[in-house]
Amino acid sequence: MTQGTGRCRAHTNIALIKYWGKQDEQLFLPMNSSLSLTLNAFYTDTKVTLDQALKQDVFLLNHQKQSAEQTLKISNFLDLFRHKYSISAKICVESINHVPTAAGLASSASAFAALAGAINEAARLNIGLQELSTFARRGSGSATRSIFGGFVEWQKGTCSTDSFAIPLDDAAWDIGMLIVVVNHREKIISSRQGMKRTVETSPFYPAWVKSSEKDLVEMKKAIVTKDFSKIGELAESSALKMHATMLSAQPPFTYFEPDSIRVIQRVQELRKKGLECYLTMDAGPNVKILCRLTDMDKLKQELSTEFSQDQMILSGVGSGIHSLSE
Ligand code: 2P0
Repeated sequence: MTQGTGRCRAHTNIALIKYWGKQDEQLFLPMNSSLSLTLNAFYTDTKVTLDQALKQDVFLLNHQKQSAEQTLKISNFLDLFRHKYSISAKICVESINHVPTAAGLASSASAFAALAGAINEAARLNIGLQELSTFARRGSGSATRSIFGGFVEWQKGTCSTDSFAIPLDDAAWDIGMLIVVVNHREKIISSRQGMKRTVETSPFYPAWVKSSEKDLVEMKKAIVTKDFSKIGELAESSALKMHATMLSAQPPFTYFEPDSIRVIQRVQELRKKGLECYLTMDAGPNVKILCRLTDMDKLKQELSTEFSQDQMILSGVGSGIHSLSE
């Protein structure tokens, strides 16, 4: 294959049972299985063009040509496909991230899922979605789950071919997320470095892995029975347990900022008052609040006494990757 074009959209996802730690850093094999909800508010559109005439790969993000270092990360990812399918052409990648500018949310999940989908189409590889998720995984762990919509499980597996995502439920029910943007500066420690340090030094880490396995089983049951309260309780607990492993690492670190804690306290107070909502946080200070779609406006109103309108982003459930070609 020397010529071809593919266009793909992928949405980001937020883990409800977190992935935190790798057993194999080269292959991106996680220590524990995880489970997420795909969101419709944030996505990446990517066009891939195979072009024999190009001397080297080109990577444009939001219309800007990226540095050699950024392009190398993309080239290394594309090489996985080039090697396996004997593709010799150089590739032009054009990505647009549709993440509200103030969101400060990582886009690697939607980015690598969209890129995997676009090259699959451009080179007419016909890789099935489950296998495609194993490719997305090699770009960024969380990208494994962005191949599918709704509730998605990333099964940790035992090797590169069986560490993949499976769709559990399209979550087309009364469920959504409100994201409170506390800070959108560059994070102090990347999740990649953070998880490595935690695995290597936190005495709590083995307990995290064990407890995640149990939580995953419970979460899958709660999804089958559409038990929103149980889903929320498990999600909040998984996030807080993950963050506890960071405080116990050497040297210790945390993504919490004073405003993150303000949001956490507000969520817990609102719940006591009968507005059912649950929080989760990733490798950054922003807080994502799981709630019923029908409660979202009320939740936003309650939080607007402390947070501005542009600090709050509402999202429903997103779909899996899809082609943008006609
Ligand atoms: C997750 N996070 O399950 C967890 C929870 C952040 C906290 O996956 O090294 O960008 O590329 O596999 O996927 C963010 O880390 O890390 C992440 P790599 P990734 O969503």
